Amino acid sequence: MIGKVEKHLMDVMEKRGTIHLSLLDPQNVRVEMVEELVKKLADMGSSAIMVGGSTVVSQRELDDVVKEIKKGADLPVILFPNGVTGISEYADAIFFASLMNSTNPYYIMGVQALGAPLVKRYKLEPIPMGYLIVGTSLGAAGFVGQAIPIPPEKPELACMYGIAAEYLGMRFVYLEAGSGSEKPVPPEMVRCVKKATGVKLIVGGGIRTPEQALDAAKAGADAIVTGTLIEQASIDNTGNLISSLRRR
Ligand code: 1GP
Repeated sequence: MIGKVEKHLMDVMEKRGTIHLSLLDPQNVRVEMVEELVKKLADMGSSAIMVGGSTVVSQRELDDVVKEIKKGADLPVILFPNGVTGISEYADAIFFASLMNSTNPYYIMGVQALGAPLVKRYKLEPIPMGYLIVGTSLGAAGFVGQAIPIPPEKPELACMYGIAAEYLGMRFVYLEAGSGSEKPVPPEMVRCVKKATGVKLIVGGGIRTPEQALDAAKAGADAIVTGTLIEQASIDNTGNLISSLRRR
C-alpha cells in the first residue's frame, strides 16, 4: 500500500521533475545544529530528510536527531537504516531496503525480518526499495553490507538488478556510489536502469556539484541524495545544487 510520504514524493516528482533529498547521518551532525540546518534545507527546496548512516550505533542519538528535524521543518523524515538500530519511532517513513548485491543474506533479507515488527509497532510507513552499491572500491555502506559493488563501467549489471527489484515489487531503486565517494554513479548506468524499469530511481554518493546533479537528473534520476555536501557546512552549495535541479 502506498502511504502518505511516498505519495508526497511522487507528487513533488510529478510537479518538479527530479527532486532533492537531504541525508543527515546522526554520527556526523551536531544535534544542536540540526533544527537550523533543516530549516535552511526546507527553504532551499529539499523535499524530504533522510536519516541514517552505515555506522549508526545509538538509537537514542538517532531519536534526538529526528526530533530536532521535526522542530526545524514540516518535511517528511525517512529513515535510511543500516540495521535495527537505525529505526526511530519519531520518523514518518522508512526506506525498507534490501541490499541486493550483498554477499550476506543478513543484509538481503535477515535484518529486514528482524526490523519489520518494530516498523509495524512504530507505525512507520515502509517504502520498498532495492539498494545497490556501485563502485570500484568499497565505501562504508559496501563494506558494512558485504557487497560486491557493481563496476561503474557495467551499467547492464545495474539494469538486471533494477528489473529484478521491480519484479519483486520494490517501487524504488537506489543506486549508491557510497557516501563521500570520489565519483558519483555514472549517468550511463542511471539511464540504463531508468530505461529498463518503471521504478523511481534514487541516485546518491559523491554528488557535490550542480553539474553532477544535473547529469544524473538528465539521465533519469527521480531523486538526488546529498549527505557530505550538507555535513561539510556547504549549505550554500547545497542550495545551488537544489536550484539547478529546480530550474531544469
Ligand atoms: C550516501 O548516497 C548518500 O548514502 C550520500 O552520499 O555523502 O557522498 O552525498 P554523499
